Amino acid sequence: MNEIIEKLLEAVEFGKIDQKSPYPPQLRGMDGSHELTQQALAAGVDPQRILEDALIPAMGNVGKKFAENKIFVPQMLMSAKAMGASMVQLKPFFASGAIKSKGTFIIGTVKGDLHDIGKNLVAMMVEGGGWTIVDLGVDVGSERFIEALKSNPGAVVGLSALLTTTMVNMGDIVAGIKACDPATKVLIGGAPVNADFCRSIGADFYAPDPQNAVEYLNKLAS
Ligand code: B1M
Repeated sequence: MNEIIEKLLEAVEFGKIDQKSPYPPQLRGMDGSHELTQQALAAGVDPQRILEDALIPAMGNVGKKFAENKIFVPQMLMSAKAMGASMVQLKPFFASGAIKSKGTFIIGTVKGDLHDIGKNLVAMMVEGGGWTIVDLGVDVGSERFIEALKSNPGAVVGLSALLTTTMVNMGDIVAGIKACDPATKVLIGGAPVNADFCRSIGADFYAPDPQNAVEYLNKLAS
């Protein structure tokens, strides 16, 4: 059983989706996360263990390597896809309560902004960290964030912006969220924003990359 978990961790960390996937070259012909998750479940491995001992540490390693510029966006996307091939098989166990989520993270790219590559990466890494994701997509204004918050009380909210013309919309969204529930934590990120801007709009945390977002959320959950 340990061997399957170790292989699954490696498959997700290096982005091996399934046996026929040619990527990464060093794992060519070997089982990917799709088959290894099937094997783990068939062998009776607790789904919570699959998440905690394989997927979360694998995505943690990916996040660290990305933050240290040891890997880049394409490699991170392959790992996220490999994680997705496993998560799709674990979804029923989340629904039944057999796997405990660390919390809910509502994420969206702010009003006026259509850039979603960074936002999607953050969502995938946070999901790989054991959180439930509510992805509102792009061009999201305060009303939709507040609606999502009402449907998911206690959730943490993440805002992404890539344009200097749309980062200013983060202020209105944070104000709307805080007026609705002052205790809601709001995390912001995206190329044009920084910690000073985060403070100036009353958001709670600025994450320069997905790894920092995951670490902040995990601190909130602990
Ligand atoms: Co646009 N674009 N774009 N664009 N685009 C930029 C951002 C720009 C810098 C290019 C340039 O001029 N050099 C520029 C912005 C300039 C500025 O505001 N100062 C720009 C512009 C001007 C525009 C348009 C206005 C162009 C036009 O139409 N005249 C237009 C705007 C459309 C709109 O949004 N309303 C536009 C459109 C587009 C495309 C649709 C063509 C496409 C987006 C496709 C898509 O996202 N699906 C696009 C792209 C691809 C880019 C560039 C080339 C790449 C952005 C990207 O995905 N980076 C970009 C130039 C560049 O960055 N080199 C550019 C990779 C991604 C992984 O990084 O999103 O920064 P990033 O995410 C990082 C971190 O920021 C962080 O984690 C991620 C991983 O490290 N992060 C978070 C992001 N969100 C986070 C949230 C968090 C935490 C961390 O917590 C919640």
